[in-house]
Amino acid sequence: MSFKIMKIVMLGHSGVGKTTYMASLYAVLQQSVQGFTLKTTVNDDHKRLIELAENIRQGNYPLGTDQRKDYDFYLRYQGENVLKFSWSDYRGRALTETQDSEQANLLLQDLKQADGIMIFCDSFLLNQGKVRNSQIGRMISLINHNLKELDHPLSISILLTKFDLLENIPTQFVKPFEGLITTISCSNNILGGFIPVGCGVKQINIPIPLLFILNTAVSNHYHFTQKLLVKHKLEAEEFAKNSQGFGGNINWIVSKITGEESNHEKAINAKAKAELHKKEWEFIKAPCESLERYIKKIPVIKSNMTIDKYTEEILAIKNSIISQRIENLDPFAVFD
Ligand SMILES: Nc1nc2c(ncn2[C@@H]2O[C@H](COP(=O)(O)OP(=O)(O)OP(=O)(O)O)[C@@H](O)[C@H]2O)c(=O)[nH]1
Ligand SMILES: [Mg+2]
Repeated sequence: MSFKIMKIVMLGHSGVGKTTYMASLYAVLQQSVQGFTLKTTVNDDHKRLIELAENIRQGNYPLGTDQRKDYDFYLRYQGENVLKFSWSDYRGRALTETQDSEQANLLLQDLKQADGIMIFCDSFLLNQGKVRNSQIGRMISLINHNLKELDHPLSISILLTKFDLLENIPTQFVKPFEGLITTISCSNNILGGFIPVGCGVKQINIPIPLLFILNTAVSNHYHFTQKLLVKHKLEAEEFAKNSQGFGGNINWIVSKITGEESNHEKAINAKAKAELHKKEWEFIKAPCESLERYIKKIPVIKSNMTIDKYTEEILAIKNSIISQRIENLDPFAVFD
């Protein structure tokens, strides 16, 4: 199957936990989560990420990133590739560098072409009231500025990193995100959600931010394939109808003389195309439904929801995951 490569972009200051998250996620998704696994397209990248993740699991975190590193991944469902996506790990300083910096420019370009965005916010800093250090304002203005003319559906995961260091959070915890909440809840194209995560000895919600983002891409693909299937099926029926009777006979004779396709042949070709799209559609149906079930439980941004309510939902998914770790159940079993 051919794949359009989708692009994921991370935004987050230096030290927020981008490299840590990427490696930890890769390692977690070597085992199936709802049928999904991840694979790098390059074997050396696989080794590098697994090695980083093994260290992180023992509490040995990576060094800061100096040079941007691009990775290509396949999202797999039950062992079959469903989606290919590129994801770049850049140094967090690019966020605050001026437009003259090559890395800052690449980041801006990436952002314009993004199919999914991960916003990283250090929840430990946020909890201490260090909003400026968290670069939330800078990230919100980048999003607002670059997504003004967005013409395709997009998901944004807001990762509250290092949640393993927090016991509790104040009710107004996500207030600094108010501007972004407004942008997302007013947009018909953007879906966003807050997800507390933790990497290291204690792991919290690691697969959720990626699967939340990829759900949009997979379901777009699913609906697009469904449209093509219906289109070619209708075409096949129309050509088949026109190949019948007296008119059909004339058309057949003319086609023999001119060498053009007859309606009968057109019907066969359109039917073959419809069959092909049907196969693709059936192939993507199960992963699409599986992802939809998974993300249904995430605190997504909606209009008319108070800041206190988001905080309540963030704590609920944090606690449910912790108990899952103890009982080793499905992360969302508590909601079923
Ligand atoms: N407790 C805890 N600490 C974390 C977690 N993630 C990252 N850290 C800490 O934050 C530091 C920075 O993490 P990185 O993953 O290197 O951050 P980064 O965003 O890639 O930073 P740059 O590459 O400089 O942009 C690590 O060395 C850890 O000390 C986490 O989930 N839990
Ligand atoms: Mg890094």
